Amino acid sequence: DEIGDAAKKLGDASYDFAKEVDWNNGIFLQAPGKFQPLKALKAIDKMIEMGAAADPKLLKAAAEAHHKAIGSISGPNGVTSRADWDAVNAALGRVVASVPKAKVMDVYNSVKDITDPGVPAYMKSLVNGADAEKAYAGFLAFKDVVEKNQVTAVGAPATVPSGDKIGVAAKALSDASYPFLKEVDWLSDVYLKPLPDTTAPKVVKAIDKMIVMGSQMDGNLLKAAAQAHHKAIGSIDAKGVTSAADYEAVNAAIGRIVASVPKATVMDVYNAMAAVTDGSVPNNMFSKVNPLDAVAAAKGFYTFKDVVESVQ
Ligand code: DGD
Ligand code: CLA
Ligand code: PID
Ligand code: PID
Ligand code: PID
Ligand code: PID
Ligand code: PID
Ligand code: PID
Repeated sequence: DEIGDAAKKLGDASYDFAKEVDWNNGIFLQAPGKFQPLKALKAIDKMIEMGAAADPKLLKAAAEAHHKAIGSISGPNGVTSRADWDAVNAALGRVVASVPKAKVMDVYNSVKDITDPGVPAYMKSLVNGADAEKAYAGFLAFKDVVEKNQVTAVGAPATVPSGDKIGVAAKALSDASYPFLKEVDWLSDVYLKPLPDTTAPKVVKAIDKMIVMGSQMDGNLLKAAAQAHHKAIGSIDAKGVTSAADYEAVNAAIGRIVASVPKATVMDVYNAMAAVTDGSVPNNMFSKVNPLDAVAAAKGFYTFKDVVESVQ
């Protein structure tokens, strides 16, 4: 297709740049400017809306392209192969073309809103500046091809199941865990701190398991989960806590996407994340809330998971 061909030209223009970026640099975990969690949540919300509007088949293909690209990472900077670089760009270009332009610009503008104007120039200073400019020129040509192939209207929303076993179980889980949810500090910057005693290459391997799980999920249910998160963001209070009803809908939606993949795929994520998460991390989280409420929430989860497993 045209986007695939354009991605090859983008690769010619941008792979030198890609090789020069230090993808293992911990700086990419930082906020791109002042830490502003509520504004950042707005930007994430725009990404969720864009994801919910995207063609599920193309999202799945993009996830698969990333999984393949992680498999060809080499060298100290963590760069993927030239062929996989092109395949990722092509897949993302197709995802972008599957949503109306305004949804894409809403993401750009809301991310711009939380990005210090000095950030692009600083990024450029870490690589060969001429290669960055060559890459950007390639991007500008690529985006014209994407725009030419872009839809103008959003497709149908997801169909949301109702009255299913997971929906019923989600009510019990939510009742058991909402007191805990309200005690968590959602506006803390602790979630942007590096995990202790691990490295970027190890974390990428764990994220790869999530990408694989995402690529195997039922596309309609994944879209429904994105919609539920968007709605939940719309009902947060000043401390970032969503309403009890929206929380329940999020739990139900997540339970359904988990049930849509094999158990082993879920356990691969759990085991990979456990391997990069020092025990001090959950203990630190636990220390900040009422322990009885956390234990009640955990009990609720362990009951919920049996229902999920029963329909998996
Ligand atoms: C950039 C963009 C990269 C900056 C990276 C910041 C992104 C951080 C993302 C954090 C999100 C949080 C998610 C994580 C959550 C973690 C949870 C625990 O360098 C601009 C200005 C605005 C930049 C900020 C907006 C970037 C938006 C990018 C994508 C958004 C999605 C990313 C989400 C991440 C998550 C993914 C899953 O646009 O951009 C560089 C540009 O900066 C440079 O400016 C451009 C002007 O916009 C353009 O108008 C023009 O002036 C151009 O061109 C210069 O500069 C000129 C000529 O016009 C050209 O013809 C050509 O000759 C050129 O010069 C050659 O140099
Ligand atoms: Mg990605 C984008 C890393 C998995 C879907 N992703 C980005 C970039 C960053 C990144 C490079 C955001 C920061 C930025 O804009 O820099 N993703 C990244 C990693 C992983 C991952 C490390 C781990 C596996 N992503 C992943 C998965 C999905 C996505 C699984 C779902 C399928 N990701 C996704 C989308 C988008 C990203 C939809 C974006 O739109 C965003 C992005 O790239 O926006 C431009 C700048 C970008 C780059 C350095 C890489 C692109 C290089 C282009 C082609 C040329 C360079 C131009 C110029 C020099 C800089 C960009 C200017 C900008 C205004 C366009
Ligand atoms: C400027 C000035 C003009 C010239 C110009 C110009 C530049 C404009 C630009 C630009 C626009 C632009 C847009 C970009 C958009 C990036 C969008 C990224 C979206 C990320 C998402 C993430 C996610 C997911 C995902 C799916 C999940 C939901 C999420 C489901 C159902 C200024 C050059 C025209 C870069 C959507 C993918 C996993 C949240 O206009 O003179 O330069 O860049 O998890 O959904 O699972
Ligand atoms: C524009 C203007 C509007 C019209 C429009 C428009 C277009 C927007 C577009 C577009 C946005 C867009 C985004 C693209 C992003 C591509 C990002 C590619 C990333 C590739 C990576 C590869 C890799 C790896 C990997 C992980 C490793 C690092 C690597 C570590 C730690 C402008 C059409 C709406 C194409 C990250 C995955 C293995 C490098 O808005 O008018 O057209 O395209 O090895 O990580 O090792
Ligand atoms: C300039 C002027 C214009 C011309 C121009 C220009 C240059 C702009 C540039 C540039 C922008 C730019 C951006 C780059 C962005 C790279 C983003 C990489 C993201 C990598 C990640 C990696 C990671 C992980 C991971 C998970 C870990 C955390 C991490 C935990 C809990 C100035 C040329 C346009 C290079 C996210 C995945 C392992 C961080 O605009 O005229 O030149 O470069 O380890 O999670 O550990
Ligand atoms: C233990 C001991 C026994 C008792 C026991 C026990 C506990 C096991 C546990 C547990 C397992 C477990 C699993 C959990 C799994 C979480 C998985 C999260 C996945 C996240 C994903 C994120 C993503 C996306 C997304 C879609 C995108 C891709 C991504 C596309 C196409 C130890 C109790 C049985 C918690 C997939 C969603 C946006 C990456 O066994 O004695 O306690 O928890 O962006 O894909 O867009
Ligand atoms: C298990 C054992 C195997 C069998 C198995 C199994 C099950 C795994 C499961 C499962 C995993 C799982 C995960 C669930 C996760 C639910 C998460 C809910 C999160 C809700 C949030 C709501 C909110 C917001 C929001 C953003 C705001 C904060 C909030 C800010 C900054 C165990 C079956 C495979 C159910 C986060 C979105 C508005 C709070 O593996 O043998 O069954 O379920 O307001 O952000 O303000
Ligand atoms: C213990 C012992 C057992 C019993 C037990 C137990 C407890 C474990 C616990 C606990 C675990 C736990 C985990 C918690 C996790 C919360 C995660 C929240 C994530 C929030 C994020 C928010 C954000 C943003 C956002 C984007 C911004 C960055 C942020 C940028 C660029 C010990 C009870 C089982 C509470 C990610 C979205 C706005 C950070 O196991 O016997 O009690 O709690 O602002 O992006 O700015």
